[in-house]
Amino acid sequence: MGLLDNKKAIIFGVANEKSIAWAIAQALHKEGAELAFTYAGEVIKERVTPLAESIGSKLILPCDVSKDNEIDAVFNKIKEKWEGLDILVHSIAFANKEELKGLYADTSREGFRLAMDVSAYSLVALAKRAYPLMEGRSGSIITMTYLGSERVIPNYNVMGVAKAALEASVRYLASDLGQKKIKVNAISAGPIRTLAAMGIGGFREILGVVEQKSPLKRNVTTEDVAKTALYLCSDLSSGVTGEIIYVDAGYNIVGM
Ligand code: NAD
Ligand code: 0WE
Repeated sequence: MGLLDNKKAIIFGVANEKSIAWAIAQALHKEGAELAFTYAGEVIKERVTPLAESIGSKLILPCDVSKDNEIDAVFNKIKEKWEGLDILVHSIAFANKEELKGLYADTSREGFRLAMDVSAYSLVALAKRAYPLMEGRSGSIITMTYLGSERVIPNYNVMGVAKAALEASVRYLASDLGQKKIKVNAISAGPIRTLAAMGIGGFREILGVVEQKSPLKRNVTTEDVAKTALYLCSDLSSGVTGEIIYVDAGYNIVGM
């Protein structure tokens, strides 16, 4: 008996074994969910395929979320193979590297557009195709965010603004989809060394500050995040929607 027996879940955003999405996938699988995965590009396909197969997943589909035709193809395939869908995990963000340093005041129009499209609009694009498949099934949609949406974190820049849009989207989507019994929530994770953190100037310092200042006096792991994801995807969170839940060792509450 698992918390997610007979549930069908699609996971967007596994790049490798360090990805937050991979820890979430494993937690959902352990509780009995059947999983589908998507990947953006051939390099990531080579990484995701063995991971997905290791937990018995047969649906591994290409999807660059900036392309509507690729998103359509994913949901057509899900409808064909599964008929319905219970859980959608969105764990995707991207901004051009040059935008994640220097002044936010120097953000380019194209850099802003790209970060917003891939990191914020993509949740709407996915939710819009997912909700018809979640009809009558108490669905759950989750996404990943970061404190840089509400506080100024040096160099997070346009990603912070995109995460603010993502979090507002969670509330509007939760309001729209509540009548269909679909929950929409976000997890605001503390900093974690993943591919998306590679080559970010000062990342080590950010980890150090959290270890020193957070109530729990440590950094969080992808497993910490996955446990909250499991709660949000299961019936344990039946009364929770439109929320941003912090999995950050309490760092966000600290003033000094
Ligand atoms: P990751 O690099 O493992 O995952 C990011 C994923 O985004 C990758 O799988 C990548 O392929 C995907 N992606 C990028 N552009 C895409 C596109 N156009 N189409 C489809 N997929 C695309 O890193 P992660 O840390 O696991 O990041 C997952 C999520 O967690 C992101 O939303 C990130 O902002 C968020 N987050 C990360 C941290 C952290 O410190 N690592 C903290 C809080 C929130
Ligand atoms: O959301 C993120 C990272 C998102 C991200 C990372 C990259 C690196 C490689 C988006 N786009 C790109 N583009 C690339 O080319 N995090 C929460 C992790 C993160 O990123 C930071 C952070 C933290 C924390 C960037 C600057 C400052 C802090």
